Amino acid sequence: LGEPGVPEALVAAIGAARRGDLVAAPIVGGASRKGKAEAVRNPATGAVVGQVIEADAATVADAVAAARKAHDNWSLAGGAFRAERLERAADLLEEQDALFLGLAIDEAGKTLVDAVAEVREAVDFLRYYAGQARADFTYPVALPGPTGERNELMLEGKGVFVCISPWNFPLAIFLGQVSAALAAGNAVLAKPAEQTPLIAHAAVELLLEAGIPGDVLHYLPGRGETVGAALTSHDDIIGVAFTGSTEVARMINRSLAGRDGPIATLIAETGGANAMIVDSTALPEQVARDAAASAFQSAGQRCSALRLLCVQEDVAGTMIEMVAGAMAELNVGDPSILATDVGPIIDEEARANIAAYVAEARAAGRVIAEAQRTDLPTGGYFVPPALIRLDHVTDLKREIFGPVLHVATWKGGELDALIDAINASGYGLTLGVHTRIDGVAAHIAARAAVGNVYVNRNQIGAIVGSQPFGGRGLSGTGPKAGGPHYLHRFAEEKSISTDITAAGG
Ligand code: TXE
Repeated sequence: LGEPGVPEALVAAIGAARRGDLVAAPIVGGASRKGKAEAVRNPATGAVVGQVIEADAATVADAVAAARKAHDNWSLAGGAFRAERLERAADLLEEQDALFLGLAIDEAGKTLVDAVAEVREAVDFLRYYAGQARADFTYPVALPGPTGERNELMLEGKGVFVCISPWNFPLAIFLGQVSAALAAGNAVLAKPAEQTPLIAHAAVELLLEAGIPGDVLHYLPGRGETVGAALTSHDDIIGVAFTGSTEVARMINRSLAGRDGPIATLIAETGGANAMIVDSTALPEQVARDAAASAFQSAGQRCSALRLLCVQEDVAGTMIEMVAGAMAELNVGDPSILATDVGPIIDEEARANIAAYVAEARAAGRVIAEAQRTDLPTGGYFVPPALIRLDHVTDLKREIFGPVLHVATWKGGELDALIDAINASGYGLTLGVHTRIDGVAAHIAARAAVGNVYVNRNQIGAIVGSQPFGGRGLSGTGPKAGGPHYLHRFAEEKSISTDITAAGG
C-alpha cells in the first residue's frame, strides 16, 4: 500500500519479544485483581494469545473510590510533574516497542506496517500531551484587567475521568485518551475494548513503571454492557472520553444524563461514512493508489477509512477500472509477514456481518470486483476487499467497518448537490478530494461538514500535532485528538482575581 517498509531486524525483535503467558487482570491501586480468566484470540489464526479477567462490581467500586481520593493531589502536582512521567512512559514505549508491536499484530490483527504506525502514534500522543501539560497546566495565565487588580486563569483536572476505547487502535487511542486525561490532572479509569485487553494492560503497566501513581490510574477490562455501563452510570465520575461506535456513544450519553452526579463531559469520537470526491481533472493513478490505501489498509477497520468513492461520470470507467486494478494487487493474509497489505477482521461476528453484506450486494449484481484470497492462515477471520456499485451516494446508509468500498458517479455541474448529499449522511469525519483545480478543492473543503479534509492524498492517518483528528455530528463531539484544544476539554478553568492595591492588600 505504498507505506515505508519495516526493517528485518525489527521483525526479528518482535518475534523474540512475544510472550504467550499474558494475563490482562484488572489493576486497582497498583495491584492486580484475581478472577475468572477468559481466552483472548488472535484474529488471524484463532489461536489463544493470552487471558483476560473481567473487572467485577467490587473492583469497579474500589477503583472509583481510590481515584476520587487521589485526584486532588494529582491535579495539584502540576503539569510539569505529570509531563515528566508521561515523557518517561514515551521513552519506555520506544525501548519496549517490540513487545507492543507483537501484541498489536497477535491480538488486534494489525499488519506489520500498521503496527509500527500505531506504536509511533502512541509515542507521539504521550509526548504531545506531556508538552501541553507543561506549557498550559503549570503556571496561571495572566489576563488583562483594571489597574490595581491581578487576574489569572488556571487549568485543573476535572476529577475522575473514564476512558473507553475501541479495538482498532488498541494502543494509540487507548494511550491517547488515557494520557490526555492524566496530563490534564484527572484520575483515570481505563476500560479497553473486549478484543484487545492485553496490549492495553501492557500500556498501563508501562505508565505505572513510568511513575504514574497507582491510585491515579486504574485498569478495568471487561465488556461494555457490564464494566462500561457500571463506569458511565457512576455518580462519582466527571467525564468520559469514548472512542467507538455512534450507537454506543448515544448509550453513554443517556447513561451520563440519567445520573444524580455532576453534569459530566462526554468526549466522543465515533464512526464515519467517509467519501472521496473525484473530478474529471484528477490523476487516475493517484486516485487508484489513494482510494485503495484509504479503503483497504487495516482491512478497512479505521473510522477514517474511505467508504464511498464519488467519481465524475465522464471519467468513471477509467477510474473504477484502475481502482479495481489497485485492489486486485493487494495481498490479503497473515499480518505478521511483511508482504501482507490486508490482514484479518477483528472477530468472527464482525467477519460474518461484513461477508453477509458483500454477499447481499453480490446477489443484487452490485459487486464490481473482489480481491483474491490466497494462502490465508487457517482459523482466521478474513474478508477479501470488495468494490460495490451504488446508484446514488445517499444509498450508503451506515458505516460498514471492513474492506468494502462503494462507488457512485456524479455529473459535472452537480457538485454542490453532491456535497449536500454527502453532508446529509449526518456523519462528519473525513472527506477526500481529488482534483487538479485549486478552486474546486477549496470550494469542496469550505462546504464539507467534516472534521478532516484530505486533498490529493490518501485520506487515512493523522499525524499528532499536524492533523488534529476527529469528527462532528454522528462522528463525534470534538475537540480533535492530537490538536491544540483537546486537553482543555479534560480540564476545569479557574479564574483568580486579586486586589493588589495597598488598600485591598
Ligand atoms: O466500537 P464499540 P468498536 C469507531 C469506528 C467504529 C467503532 C469500532 O468508526 O464505529 O469505533 O470500534 C465499549 N457502555 N472508531 O467495535 O462496540 C466497548 O466495550 C459503555 C471511531 O470497539 O462502540 C469498547 O470498549 N461502554 C474513531 C468501546 O465501547 C460500552 C476511531 C467501543 O465499542 C458499552 C476508531 C456501554 N453500554 C474507531 N457498550 C474516531 N472517530 O476517532 C460497549 N462499550
